[in-house]
Amino acid sequence: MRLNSPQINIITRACNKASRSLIRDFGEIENLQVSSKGPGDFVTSADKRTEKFIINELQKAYPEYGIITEESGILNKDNTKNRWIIDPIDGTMNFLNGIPHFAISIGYEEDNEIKCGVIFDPIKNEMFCAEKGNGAYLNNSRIRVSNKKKLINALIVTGGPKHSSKIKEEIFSEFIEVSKKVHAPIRKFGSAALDVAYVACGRFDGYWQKEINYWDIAAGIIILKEAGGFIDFFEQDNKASLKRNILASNSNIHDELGGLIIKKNIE
Ligand code: LIP
Repeated sequence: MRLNSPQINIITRACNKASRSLIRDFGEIENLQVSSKGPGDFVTSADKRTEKFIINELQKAYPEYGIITEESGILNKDNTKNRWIIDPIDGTMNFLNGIPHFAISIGYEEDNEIKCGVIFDPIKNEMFCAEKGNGAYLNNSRIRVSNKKKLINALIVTGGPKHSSKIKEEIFSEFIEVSKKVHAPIRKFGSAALDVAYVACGRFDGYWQKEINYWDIAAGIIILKEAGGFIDFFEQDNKASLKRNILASNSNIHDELGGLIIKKNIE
């Protein structure tokens, strides 16, 4: 693999180390403490412990970098030039229910652009990673998006809406519109990070989701781009917002899929 920035090395190492206790926790879910962040939104002691461990590893190398995390919020707020974006467990609901489909996601952002990132599924031992200009990989193999040309033949994945969403009708009507245009039923796997990674390696052809959190998809941005895909944060007026509407695809079907999504602001 030809990814060699200090940041990608640090992230990769942090993911590998953090995954050991995560795998152990997954085998003993019944012992985990679970608390609720809101209706239908849970956090486990495994999320918190993994996040703490990752922050510690990253701070050993670059104590001054900013950090945006799912569980601890924003650290080193003033540094907006160099930032780590961390989701310790993307797919917490899967994790909590013993479904082996979740991932650690860490992206590195410089001057508001994601430069490298890793999405690591510790159960399947699949590490997706990429660095700007140097390609995207799944473990040691280079990955590329699919080359499906027509939406009708595409396998599409989506997520949401959350219980708290105020635009549920809109999200469900998009779901109906997209289902009318594809042969295969739309998938919902419950981990946005892995959804994007799967588009990057050609398992899915497209993914969209409204009101997604930045930490869920930050690493996926560079992985998808380096795999030849196209990513669009439509109707995103407020660039500083941590909520995004995302449309990610193999490029070929982008316009066709985008045409079915209701374009309205999320702010
Ligand atoms: C979850 C996602 C899931 C998405 C939810 C949520 P969490 O992340 O990855 O696919 O539909 O909106 O954000 O909370 O498990 O890290």
